[in-house]
Amino acid sequence: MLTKKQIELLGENLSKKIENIARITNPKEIKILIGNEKEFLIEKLLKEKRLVKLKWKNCYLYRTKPYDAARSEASTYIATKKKEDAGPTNNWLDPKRIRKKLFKILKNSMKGKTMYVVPYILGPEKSPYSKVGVMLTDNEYVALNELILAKVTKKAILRIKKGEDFVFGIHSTCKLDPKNRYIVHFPGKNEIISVNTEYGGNAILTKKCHSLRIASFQARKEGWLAEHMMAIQVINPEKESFGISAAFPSMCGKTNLATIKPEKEFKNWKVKLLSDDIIWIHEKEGKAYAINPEYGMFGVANGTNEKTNSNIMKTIKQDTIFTNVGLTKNLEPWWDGLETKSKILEKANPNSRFTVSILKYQNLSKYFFDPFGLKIDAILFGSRRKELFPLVFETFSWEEGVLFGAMLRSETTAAVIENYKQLKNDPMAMRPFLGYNMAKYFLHWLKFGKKLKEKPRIFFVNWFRRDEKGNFIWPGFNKNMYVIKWIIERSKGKVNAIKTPIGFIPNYDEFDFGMEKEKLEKLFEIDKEAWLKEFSDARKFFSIFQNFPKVLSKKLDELEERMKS
Ligand code: OXD
Ligand code: MN
Repeated sequence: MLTKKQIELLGENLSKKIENIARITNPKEIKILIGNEKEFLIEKLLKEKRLVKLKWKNCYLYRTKPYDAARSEASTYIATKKKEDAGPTNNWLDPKRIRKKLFKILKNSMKGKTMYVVPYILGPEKSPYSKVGVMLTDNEYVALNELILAKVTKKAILRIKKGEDFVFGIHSTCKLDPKNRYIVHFPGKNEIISVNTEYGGNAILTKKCHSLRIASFQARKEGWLAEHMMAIQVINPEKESFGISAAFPSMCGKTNLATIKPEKEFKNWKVKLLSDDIIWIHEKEGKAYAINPEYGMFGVANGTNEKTNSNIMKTIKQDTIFTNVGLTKNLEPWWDGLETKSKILEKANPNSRFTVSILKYQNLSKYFFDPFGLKIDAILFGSRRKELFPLVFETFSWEEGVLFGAMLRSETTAAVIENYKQLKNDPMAMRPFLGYNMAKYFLHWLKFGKKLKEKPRIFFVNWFRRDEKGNFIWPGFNKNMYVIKWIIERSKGKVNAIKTPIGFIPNYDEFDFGMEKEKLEKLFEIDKEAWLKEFSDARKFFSIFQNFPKVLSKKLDELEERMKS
């Protein structure tokens, strides 16, 4: 139970809530974290041989069970009184019934362990858009990740004591039994309970659970957007600044785009990072502004190397927690694509990750600290498609942009346990992360657009188109700067474009993409029949929603007509 001093710090309300859970889970002690406990947790994990000290400075390796090394969408639920409020794309549970079951699972689950109380702020501390929460966990690895990924601070407690709304998260490792793995959200109650898992997206509750699922629910009520997007500030040689955000499904290159390095063709261009995974967008004076709720990156290690992403390599060479990467004889971390002279003892999980503070990244945007955030001038949707989608196109309007976002389908990746490598509908890259009915979410996007006098233009990108031999046509990574440049010039009205039925594509005779014309022709090819099939598949998908917005149906009709004629 809490000590007198702890109760004084936490206040009565919060103390009661915590003691309630402690009575059920029965930990041997309760520890409140206030932000400076990283070393202590690392020491404990090392002593218990749960962490491997690596050769890189202050870097460590943690291994989760192979069946617990990615998000489990099948175990993720939205618990609302009415099933319809969760919508057809979420797993739904009755809140009363599941609470009972979860409390049974939680019974004595922390016996002999420490329960950590983790108070946190999401977003810039002084931002009117920031949110607070408290998470309980019995897992040192999860607590350590929280210390890097969220702003863990006593100040959160002070805000809660003053009466601010907060999210309450309960995480218990239990026996890591996948059959009893539950990640349950109670959006109306601002509560999250996660059991029998310790993998990032399932267990680090500030990330997907709070910053997206619970936040998206709040965002609809309060008139803003919580999105699975990265965001960057791009500065051109004329020193003009642009805000670009992009929604791609997991493992489709958000972190790589967020940390892109302008190479020699882009002398005097600068790219600064705002967020690599999640942003909260608010309207201010008719414009869209984004803040990053997180304070760190939980990025994909596999495939990252000096060639593909030297910026990230520099950042993760110290002070980083690696999860499920491989190992060399020399105790260096290892994964596919990384060079090493040492013998490889162990391979990496395809979803191996690094956790690092965003403050360690050398090109952080000053807007990361701005209470109102970065102004967004262009929004990108993108996915992993070997066919059909051109490298880039600009949609004709906010509504059509929302429609293309809603139509987003992607080849699934190792970020999720289930359905690896299938084509899956993933509207706005938010399907796994939305805390309410998706039809209402589409409508919310349309409404949000109406508030914006200066609307960001909406583009679609696809780095993953392949040729007949199955090879990627576009080199991707730092070469994506060509696309970023086109998007900026386009937003400024500086370049012409070719009108196609889906939107504007670049006039690549005039605009340099650093690539031969034949390949560009392939990258921008519009296959009429295949597009008509895409629209008809989209229609089928949209038919699962009872209240699909009429505006979007009408836009889809128009699109189809244009493609036919
Ligand atoms: C993530 C994910 O971990 O999207 O960011 O799975
Ligand atoms: Mn993500």
